[in-house]
Amino acid sequence: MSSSGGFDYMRKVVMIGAGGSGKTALVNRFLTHKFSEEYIVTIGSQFAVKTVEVETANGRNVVVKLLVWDLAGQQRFDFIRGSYYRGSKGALLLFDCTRKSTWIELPKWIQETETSLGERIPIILLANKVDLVENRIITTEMALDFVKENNLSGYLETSALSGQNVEQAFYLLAKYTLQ
Ligand SMILES: Nc1nc2c(ncn2[C@@H]2O[C@H](COP(=O)(O)OP(=O)(O)OP(=O)(O)O)[C@@H](O)[C@H]2O)c(=O)[nH]1
Ligand SMILES: [Mg+2]
Repeated sequence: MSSSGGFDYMRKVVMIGAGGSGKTALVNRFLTHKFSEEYIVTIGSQFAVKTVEVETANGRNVVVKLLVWDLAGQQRFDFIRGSYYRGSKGALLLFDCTRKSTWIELPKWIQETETSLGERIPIILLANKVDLVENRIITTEMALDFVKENNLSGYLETSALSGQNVEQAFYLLAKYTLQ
């Protein structure tokens, strides 16, 4: 257990997924507990730090300092994105459950992670924007099948608007980075 302000582990993680899927909104919700309707496209990447306390497999509580790299999802940043993955120990992979194009892109993101790092890291799939119940087109069943087929580490349904499962997503991610 660390003293105040300290940490036991430091881990770099990446936010990935299609442009507009909600990566920046999710990080902002996690950091500030606020949500903005405005879409400001991330250029290149954005960086944030937050510590999370997690319980390890053997029941010990540890503080993980997460270095969160929020990558630009728009296709026009494909050429530069690869360089931001280096050293990552885990990823939150988002799609927008109301937009099919963001779902179709998922394999591209898994592949890019593997190609950039030369190895598979823990990836948690997030179906984001689940507050938009009426517009949802990707079901839980579809997402769970995808997680299984692609050997991903976990799955959560999130909303940066309501805050649903946002803390849990980062908590789980921090936990997986220790394995
Ligand atoms: N209703 C709803 N809107 C959301 C949610 N998450 C994000 N949004 C909105 O979706 C838009 C895009 O969100 P961003 O977080 O900027 O998307 P991004 O994935 O960072 O996009 P890039 O930076 O281009 O890769 C914004 O208008 C957000 O307000 C959510 O959970 N629910
Ligand atoms: Mg962004």
